[in-house]
Amino acid sequence: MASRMGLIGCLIVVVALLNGATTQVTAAVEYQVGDSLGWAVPPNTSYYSTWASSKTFFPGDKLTFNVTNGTHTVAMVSEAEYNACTKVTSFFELQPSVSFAYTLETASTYYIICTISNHCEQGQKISFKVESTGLPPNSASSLSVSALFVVLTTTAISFLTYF
Ligand SMILES: [Cu+2]
Repeated sequence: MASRMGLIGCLIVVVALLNGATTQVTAAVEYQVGDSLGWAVPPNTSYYSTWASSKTFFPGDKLTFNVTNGTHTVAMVSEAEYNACTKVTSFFELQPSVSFAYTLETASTYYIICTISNHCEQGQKISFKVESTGLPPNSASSLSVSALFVVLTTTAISFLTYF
């Protein structure tokens, strides 16, 4: 009986560890857009797309736009407006003392530009996709493994109870 209890104990620990790992990857992440540069006219036009391409965004993640110099805006625009750097009238204005935090709520592609002067044309624009699940694509396998262990644990307990 002691070894049976030991087996169940091991399975429960494994399930707990797997669930712990899963919880870790679903935690919301807070990003400072552009890292130390913040939200500014970047040194090159691909700066923000490069910054975004190294990350995978999920609903619940938070983007903070900080400005260290001058005045800039954060405008959520359509893809066409993003491509044309359209000066939309709805935006949040930023100054060095005012930052803007935005929580990504829905899974879709976001298009954000600065509407001041020709900043957008100079590369102060960012587009990125927010994935539909809270899990990165490769964690589906750990979920399956976790589910498998739950099934095994349940089976083991039923089996031991039966005898
Ligand atoms: Cu700007």
